[in-house]
Amino acid sequence: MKIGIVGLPNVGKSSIFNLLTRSNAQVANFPFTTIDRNIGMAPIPDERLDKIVEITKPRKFRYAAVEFVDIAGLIEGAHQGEGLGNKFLAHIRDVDLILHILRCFGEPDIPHTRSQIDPTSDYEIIRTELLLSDLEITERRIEKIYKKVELRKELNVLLSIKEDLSKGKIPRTKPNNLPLLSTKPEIKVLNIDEDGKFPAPIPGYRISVKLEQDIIDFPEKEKEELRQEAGLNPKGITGLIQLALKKLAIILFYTIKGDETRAWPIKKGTRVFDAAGMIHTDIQKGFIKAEVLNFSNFISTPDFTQAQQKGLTKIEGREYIIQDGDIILIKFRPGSNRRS
Ligand SMILES: Nc1nc2c(ncn2[C@@H]2O[C@H](COP(=O)(O)OP(=O)(O)OP(=O)(O)O)[C@@H](O)[C@H]2O)c(=O)[nH]1
Ligand SMILES: [Mg+2]
Repeated sequence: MKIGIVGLPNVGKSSIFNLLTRSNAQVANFPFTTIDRNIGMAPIPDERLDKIVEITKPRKFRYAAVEFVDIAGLIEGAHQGEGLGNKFLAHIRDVDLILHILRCFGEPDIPHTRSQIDPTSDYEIIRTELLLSDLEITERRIEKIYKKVELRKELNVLLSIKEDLSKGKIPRTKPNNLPLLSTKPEIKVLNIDEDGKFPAPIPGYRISVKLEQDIIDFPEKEKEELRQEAGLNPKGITGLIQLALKKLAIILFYTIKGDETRAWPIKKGTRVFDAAGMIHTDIQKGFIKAEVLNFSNFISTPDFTQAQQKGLTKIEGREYIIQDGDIILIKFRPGSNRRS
């Protein structure tokens, strides 16, 4: 799962990327600072894992993580190659969710690529580029298969998509083999000045990169108060990550056995057998059963054996669908190629 950070130049994309992934991508007050995309993993803040660690005191622990891609700024005409547009659009094709960053701060020293800072029309500029790029690749595909009788079905789908795109609408049908940009799920992120004064007449996740940078070392409670005072989302970067996970239907499960207590991100609806493969191929190959304890039961009885005795754990087979907050202990037959 990849989350792409998208927007006009100089709107704070790399600054948000750095806050999310705790990295050091180049940030500067000129447009197109980012040319090659920056890729990084963001640890998923997780109060449940904090609690599990506090109780079980493991030697090591690890948060689940999600990948973010900081993509170069797009400008009007990107679909025709303006500002290296085609390359940047290809980077967007790769992601599962778009964070569309909209500038809602003044700062005359930081040039804006348009004459005015207007989040509503800035939003439309980027959306239009995505639609036009989709229109172009749809038309190209249509041209290619137009005469092929055996592909009539695909052609009909593409023609209806083209009709929607030509009207500036997000296509109602998704083609199987054509990765469109306009149909990707997105979150509008308003990067607001730190006192929340700049007008942001568009709904979205309200955050201030500047404020986040200034208060990075403050206690969480104080941070929340300051954000609230400025009319921002009280949860800041953490809330943004959580919203992104929700959009992507990602849930977390936990393993507490072995060297390391870990949180794992997984798509809602995943079988425990597939999750086992994510942990280790040997665990999947030798899968026997899973013992599952939900987080709330773990809090009341934070000991697997005791929880078993109380009947709080469930024994599940490979088809079990993992639920958010499950703590999972997988019993497996060690493989023959495994040294003991
Ligand atoms: N005042 C203010 N400045 C900000 C804020 N967010 C980012 N900046 C500044 O805006 C400038 C551009 O920030 P970047 O993070 O490089 O923006 P970008 O969108 O990655 O820019 P490109 O890579 O050039 O497309 C830098 O000087 C940042 O310090 C903010 O919330 N308030
Ligand atoms: Mg940048």
